[in-house]
Amino acid sequence: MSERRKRVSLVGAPTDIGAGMRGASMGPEALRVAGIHAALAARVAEVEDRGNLGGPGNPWQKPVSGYRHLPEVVSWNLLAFEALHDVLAAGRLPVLLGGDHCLGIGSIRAAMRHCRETGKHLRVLWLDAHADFNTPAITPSGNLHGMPLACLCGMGPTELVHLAGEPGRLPIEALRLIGVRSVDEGERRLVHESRLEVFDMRFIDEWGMRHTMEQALSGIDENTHLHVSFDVDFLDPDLAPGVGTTVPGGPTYREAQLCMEMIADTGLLGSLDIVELNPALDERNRSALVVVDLVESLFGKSTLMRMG
Ligand code: 6HN
Ligand code: MN
Ligand code: MN
Ligand code: MN
Repeated sequence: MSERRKRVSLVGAPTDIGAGMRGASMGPEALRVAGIHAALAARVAEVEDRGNLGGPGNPWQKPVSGYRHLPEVVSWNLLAFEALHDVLAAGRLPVLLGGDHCLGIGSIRAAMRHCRETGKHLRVLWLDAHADFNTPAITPSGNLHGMPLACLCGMGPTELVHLAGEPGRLPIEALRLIGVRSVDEGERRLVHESRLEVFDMRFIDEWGMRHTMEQALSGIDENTHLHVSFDVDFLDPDLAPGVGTTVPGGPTYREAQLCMEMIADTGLLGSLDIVELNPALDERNRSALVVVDLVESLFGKSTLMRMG
């Protein structure tokens, strides 16, 4: 569907329940203040803001059996799953305003359910400095924002692996990780064994963003639902300092723009997460403003009219 005909719903999830630092709970408001609603309204047929989900507070506890805040993470993900699936079922495109990246579990579960109901094929583009593929046995932190992909692929606590009693797992083949430059020791082994398709920064340095995106998008067709999970720490910290887990050596402004533009060119974007923005660590909301700028490109803004 051309971007011009898309109808978008913003859903805020103000929580930092899965993170190792407080502050991502302020992400939804920072994105609103940076003008996400108006920026999208200029690109698509219609935008509505469904407001914020209201989940449990952050008790700031130590890990229990390898996980920090597991019951609260489950609650937030159930809320996200329901709200985002409702948006998809209404024929609209959900934009999750996070919140930390543990929310990817509920969000992608909603996309999986929608694809099951509509016969679409899901492709997930995970834009992140990290692999987010830890399990309780190997996590160095116990923070669930480092584990969403492993949970979605069947490795994790049952409440998250089968969130809301949903069947099946996310097949590894549906996933493409882009921009990765920080992987923990045990995680590295699991990524390798699972044959996860990772376009790390070395790949992007050597082959360029254009070739990277051609590879990451290969095999899609008009029946594909593209889910983009955009962790703001994907970006180089010079560009976006407002995240809890900065890693140097990320994509530049232009590389990130090209990544978004090439996704927009497919016309297949079906759902989006914007996560890990931490306004407590930002400078005059500049990371949020860069994100809004990139989201405009993701929804088809380009310098010139594109031909052919
Ligand atoms: N994120 N790999 C580290 C951990 O604690 O598991 C960091 C994870 C960061 C997760 O940025 O979404
Ligand atoms: Mn349904
Ligand atoms: Mn992440
Ligand atoms: Mn990350």
